[in-house]
Amino acid sequence: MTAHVPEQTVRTTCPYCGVGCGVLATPDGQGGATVAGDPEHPANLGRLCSKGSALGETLSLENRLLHPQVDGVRQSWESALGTVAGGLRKVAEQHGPDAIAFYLSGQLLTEDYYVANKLAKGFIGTPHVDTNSRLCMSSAVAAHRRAFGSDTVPGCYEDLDEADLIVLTGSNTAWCHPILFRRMVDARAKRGTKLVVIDPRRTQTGEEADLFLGLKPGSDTALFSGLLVHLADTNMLAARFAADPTAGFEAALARARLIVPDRAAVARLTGLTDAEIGAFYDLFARTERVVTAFSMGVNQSAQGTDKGNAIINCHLATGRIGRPGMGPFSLTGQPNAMGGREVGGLANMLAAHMHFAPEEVDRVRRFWNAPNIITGEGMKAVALFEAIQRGKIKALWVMGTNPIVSMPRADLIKAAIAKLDLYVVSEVVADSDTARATGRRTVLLPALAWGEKDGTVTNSERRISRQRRFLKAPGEARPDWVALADVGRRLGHGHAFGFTSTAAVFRQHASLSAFENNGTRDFDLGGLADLSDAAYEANAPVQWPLPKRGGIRPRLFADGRFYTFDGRARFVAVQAPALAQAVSAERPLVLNTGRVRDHWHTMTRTGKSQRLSAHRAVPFVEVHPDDAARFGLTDGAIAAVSTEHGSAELEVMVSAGVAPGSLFMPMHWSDATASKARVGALARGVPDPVSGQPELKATPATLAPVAYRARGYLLSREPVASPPDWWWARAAVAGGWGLLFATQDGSREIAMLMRGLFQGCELAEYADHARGRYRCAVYDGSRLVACLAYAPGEARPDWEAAKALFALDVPETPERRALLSGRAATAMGPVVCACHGVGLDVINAAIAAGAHSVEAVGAACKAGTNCGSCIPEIRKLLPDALARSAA
Ligand SMILES: Nc1nc2c(c(=O)[nH]1)N[C@H]1C(S)=C(S)[C@@H](COP(=O)(O)OP(=O)(O)OC[C@H]3O[C@@H](n4cnc5c(=O)[nH]c(N)nc54)[C@H](O)[C@@H]3O)O[C@H]1N2
Ligand SMILES: Nc1nc2c(c(=O)[nH]1)N[C@H]1C(S)=C(S)[C@@H](COP(=O)(O)OP(=O)(O)OC[C@H]3O[C@@H](n4cnc5c(=O)[nH]c(N)nc54)[C@H](O)[C@@H]3O)O[C@H]1N2
Ligand code: SF4
Ligand SMILES: [Mo]
Repeated sequence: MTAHVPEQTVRTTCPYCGVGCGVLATPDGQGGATVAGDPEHPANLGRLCSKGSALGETLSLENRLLHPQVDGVRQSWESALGTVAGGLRKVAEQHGPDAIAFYLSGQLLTEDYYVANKLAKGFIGTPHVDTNSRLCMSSAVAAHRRAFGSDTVPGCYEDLDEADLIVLTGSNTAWCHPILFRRMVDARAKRGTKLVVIDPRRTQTGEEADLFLGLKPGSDTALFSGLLVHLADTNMLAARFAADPTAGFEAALARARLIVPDRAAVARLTGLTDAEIGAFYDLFARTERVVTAFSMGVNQSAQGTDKGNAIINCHLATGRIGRPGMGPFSLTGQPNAMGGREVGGLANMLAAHMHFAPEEVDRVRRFWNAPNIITGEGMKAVALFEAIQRGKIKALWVMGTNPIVSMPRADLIKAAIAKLDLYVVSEVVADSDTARATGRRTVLLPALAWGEKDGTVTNSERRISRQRRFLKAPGEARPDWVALADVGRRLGHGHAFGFTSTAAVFRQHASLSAFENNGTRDFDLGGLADLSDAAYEANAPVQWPLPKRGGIRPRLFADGRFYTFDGRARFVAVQAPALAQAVSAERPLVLNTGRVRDHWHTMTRTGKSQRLSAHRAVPFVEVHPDDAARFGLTDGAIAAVSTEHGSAELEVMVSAGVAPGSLFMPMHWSDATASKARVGALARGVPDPVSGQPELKATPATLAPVAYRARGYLLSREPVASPPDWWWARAAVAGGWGLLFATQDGSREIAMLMRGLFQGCELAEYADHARGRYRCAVYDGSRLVACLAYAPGEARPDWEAAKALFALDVPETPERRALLSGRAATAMGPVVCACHGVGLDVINAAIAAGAHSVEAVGAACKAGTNCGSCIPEIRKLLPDALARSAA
């Protein structure tokens, strides 16, 4: 199948999630591009989700960091890199190299990551190199290593197409890995695959499940221990694994029996009913082809590694691993989470899946010819930032991550950064919270963004794809690896950092993976070690292992051979769930955090897209109706959520999807996009004892209403800064920016403010100061440049109609009238389908008019016909969904 592709179109890979979809990008010659799914990429076969489809809207340069800066002043690269190299040398001389730390990211390309790791661990000689992957999948890595002796994902995406049962645990796949979720739903249509979803929160993924298990937060090890016991008691064990005395099965089973002596104990610990538990265990026991896919609800836990091993135990015990349609499957979050693991970017790895056995250290030392090779693990993210606070780390280089938003206890981290002698941030944007923080000396280095940079990424199924350049480098931005290699040369290591191309870096990385590797290490790219520049440029997506001698294996371990010293897998005796969430009378709720469908992390890119900002425009907290009543809150009100570590003010979304006693807040808003909504400020982040991954899903919290006099919105062509004491959130809208606000100011003050902001323009106003209402539309000639609505708190003005009108540059009389009356000609409701901008009211109208299937809704109003990410939400609105949930 070769689709027609225009000549200037470039094959590349989506920079968002770990699904790693292939993208066809066609530049428009003016700095923009249109994007489409690549029909030839095996991950997506032409599909893209809402985020991938909107990539073209994120390419503008408006908030980009385009020039190096030192202490806020623009400098040449020469001078900025001189400051970095000089600063690093000074810190190393005065305090030793281990006073230097790097904090990297699963969004770097493999080549950037490789050079950073080599520079730090081989040449500067500091072990303190960690990455945001510590917050993401380090527990899965640790679970893999305990069970398999290596960090190996055993299966591939085709297993999802070929499974008869897919268990999704701790994963909102429909929103976070949408294209994989569509493959799962396709498998259900094709072969009747059953979906079980395990999550304390009923997500869109849970809505689609055949069986939804709303377990108590953190109780996963009890559920899977109970499953192991059930499999043993019903003779479902695969003799090969379970009979092997060295593999630890007996001990793991004995522990499981201790944790859950009987089914009643499972019910007590998980909060599930006996019938729910029985249905799940029966389904698992009698279905041979089972994939258990897991992500952050498993990993981001104070017990994440044990949760992973409790799952893997059940797959090993049944021999369901490495064969078509079965296996445990860690869904990786970031586009290059896997690449980071391959280069050794985590503090407990050295390089190329090698750790710190003396022969491994020696091997890497010889390969790199490294004078300062480290010999042991460095500090993991949480400990690393604590060490900055204690003054132990004096220099920090952050690259491709926004820890002031995404790290737990982030207020402390912000304070710690101020103490650094040298703080270096490599960024694509100038206004991330982390780029705006300062140390005693602060260096900002502009990096190339997606579309400008070139290199490779590895997705969840070990498939390496190329990200290719299709836009020219803006300003003075450079690839991250170029900046790193330059610093390496300045520190006197010219021979090791003389790379002349991205391909040359990749070849060295591939060669290291194959160096003295006779099949003893899983990660082997020997087959790519001699790739010519042209072959690298043209390289099609490939899966590792890819040894020189050939033999591609999409799945591993079916032969029962693992990477432990004796070749056997290990069962792990896990700990009982730590259910004491330490909720107290003072903080009686458990705060869960995670993602929404259309935003990516701290929104530095998706925040630019008006389509992606329409689905969820304000930072919110989901509250169960019982808790809302208990804390005196209604839907849409503003609440303060506070934990021991910090607080946030969020809009309340009353939802039966969260369990009583639980809250859910998204992680996306930062100080750049909202007044007080940084998730990191709230999360407690207790690290898992094995992996060091912090708990981000369960922090004791409390809730209180915050009364503001009035609420409103301001739409403007250029972003307008909020007055300091307002509650606000900013979102991209068609034709400009929207500021949603809450304030104690009166309507007269607002009118004054508008006049001040838009001097020289004509203001069409509607004011009823007695009732505290004010609306205005601002015109520059016939051009609409801003519009505002303000009303008492309880009468929060709805902006959907105004947003649609604001998309017009020059409105006619009826629209001008509609802007002031606040009423649209036709109601649309909040956006459900981001691709076509279709609102809830429109979809409901289509359904009322007889569209009774997802397809019929699509035919009537286009909703759900592009990327399909909103299909679960549409399905929920259909009459049979109502019938199903009533049943
Ligand atoms: N739209 C979107 N997609 C993304 C991203 C994004 O920012 N936006 N980020 C990407 C990245 S880096 C990652 S890591 C992935 C994350 O993808 P997911 O892991 O799917 O996302 P989360 O929303 O963080 O958390 C998943 C679920 O875990 C549940 N959970 C909480 N506690 C528990 C528990 O104790 N047990 C169980 N079983 N479940 C629990 C939460 O309720 C939540 O629904 O998404 C990737 N894809
Ligand atoms: N409470 C809570 N906290 C969480 C999570 C959660 O579920 N709950 N999830 C955690 C997880 S799984 C993750 S992965 C993290 C993500 O958290 P972060 O990594 O902090 O989030 P991003 O917004 O993706 O930050 C990436 C930054 O790199 C920049 N960037 C993009 N491309 C490049 C590039 O090529 N080079 C350079 N130098 N910079 C670039 C972007 O502009 C952006 O500022 O958050 C973690 N924190
Ligand atoms: S699923 Fe969506 S975000 Fe993930 S790689 Fe594919 S298009 Fe990008
Ligand atoms: Mo992640």
